[in-house]
Amino acid sequence: MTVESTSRDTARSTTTQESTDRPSAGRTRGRTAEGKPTAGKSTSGKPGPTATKSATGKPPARKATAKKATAGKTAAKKSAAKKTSASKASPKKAAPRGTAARTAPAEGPEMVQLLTPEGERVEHPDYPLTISHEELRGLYRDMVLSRRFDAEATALQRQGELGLWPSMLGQEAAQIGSGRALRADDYVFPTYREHGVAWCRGVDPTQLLGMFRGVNHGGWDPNSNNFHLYTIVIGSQTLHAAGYAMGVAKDGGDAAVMAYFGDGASSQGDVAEAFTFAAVYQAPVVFFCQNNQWAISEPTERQTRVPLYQRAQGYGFPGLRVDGNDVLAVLAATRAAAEQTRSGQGPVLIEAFTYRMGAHTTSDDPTRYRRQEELESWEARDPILRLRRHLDREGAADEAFHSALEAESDTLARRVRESIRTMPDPEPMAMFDHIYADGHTLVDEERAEFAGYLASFADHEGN
Ligand SMILES: Cc1ncc(C[n+]2csc(CCOP(=O)(O)OP(=O)(O)O)c2C)c(N)n1
Ligand SMILES: [Mg+2]
Repeated sequence: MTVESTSRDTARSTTTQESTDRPSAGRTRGRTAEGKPTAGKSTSGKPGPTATKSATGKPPARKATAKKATAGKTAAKKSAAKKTSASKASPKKAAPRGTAARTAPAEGPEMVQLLTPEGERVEHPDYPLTISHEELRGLYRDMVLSRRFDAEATALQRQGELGLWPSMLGQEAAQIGSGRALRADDYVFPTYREHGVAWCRGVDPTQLLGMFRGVNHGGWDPNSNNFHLYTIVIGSQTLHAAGYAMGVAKDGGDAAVMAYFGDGASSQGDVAEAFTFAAVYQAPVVFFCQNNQWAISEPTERQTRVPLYQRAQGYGFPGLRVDGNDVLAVLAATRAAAEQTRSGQGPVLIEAFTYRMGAHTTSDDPTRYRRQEELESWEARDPILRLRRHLDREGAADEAFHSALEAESDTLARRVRESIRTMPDPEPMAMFDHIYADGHTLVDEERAEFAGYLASFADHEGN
């Protein structure tokens, strides 16, 4: 998680895009967002229509798995029928080989949903949620402010103030819903894109910028807010989370641990190992996968042949898919999962089905590998717009609220800009600090060599 690793990441992402394996502009594929799930029509009688719970913690028998995967539930059939007519309405896009697998997630079982894209409240038998107007406004405020912060950071990168920025645009509901479901004593292990979760944990947004400006290796004290440092090595934080959760259990604590990761990370060996250890030790960890449909230029269909939440079944713990653009569904599902894991029932996997509306990072150009239509179909499911529609329907927020929020948003943006422009550069020698608690001869050698190099400049202090 060093400045070097940030720039390596940039270089690598560029390389990925230039690889011959990736689709060229002429071979881009289009996929539309899933059709509206019919929440509340569960016939499964299980904790959730998409859940693969195992009360015993043991993997279900093979037969049951196959049955579940092919079960022609009424709701699933209805939603499949709806999708068929929707796909007839829009002309079919040219797609590279393996089209069937690539469209699989759209034809999977329904997701947990409490708010339709039109902002209409629907009930789900397994995820009841009572929420006040004040709480709804709070969630909306969190989403609006974190989006504004994210937009500001993107602009600052373009102005040369940051080396790189990974935008969370489109993932606000997944992040705020899950972040607000947690208790202060829970512990979060994020990737590099969890700016909304950081906001919920109380990490000052300006502290997220230092690493991307190249002035520090992290920027905050993880233990102040129980929010670990950003991790760029894909998937490795799931192992840290599983280990930490095993420690929580051994200490007799009742906190939940949250491991955030992406659809691409789900292919990493680290994630498989984290699942195994967490399952076997019944560790209190919620694996929260934000399936934003892309891993740089690779679509989710290249990571898996089954919906990602179903992976949990093979490890012997429950998995469920939630509409990741529905902040209420994410809140309810994460609360339930955290409560379950706190009570000693072992890990839970949540797949938040969402979309990365921006570029992978500011070094990426998504128009080279995905269609405008795909983006537009997800824009119609914008998580902030969805909650705004709900607030309007409910009469839960008046004009005064919205204008105060706009003013607050502008103030935040100003503060972010000022903080970056006044952020001090570190002492060059500081990069050798905090590497090993007890020092290391190799680091000592490198420190001495670099000190000599700096001293060779005529204008260096001391010369
Ligand atoms: C171990 C490792 N391999 C490769 C990379 C380069 N890399 C950076 S982000 C990324 C894609 C991650 O996709 P996903 O897990 O879906 O998360 P998202 O970026 O979509 O949030 C890759 C391959 C890396 N940082 N670490
Ligand atoms: Mg992804």
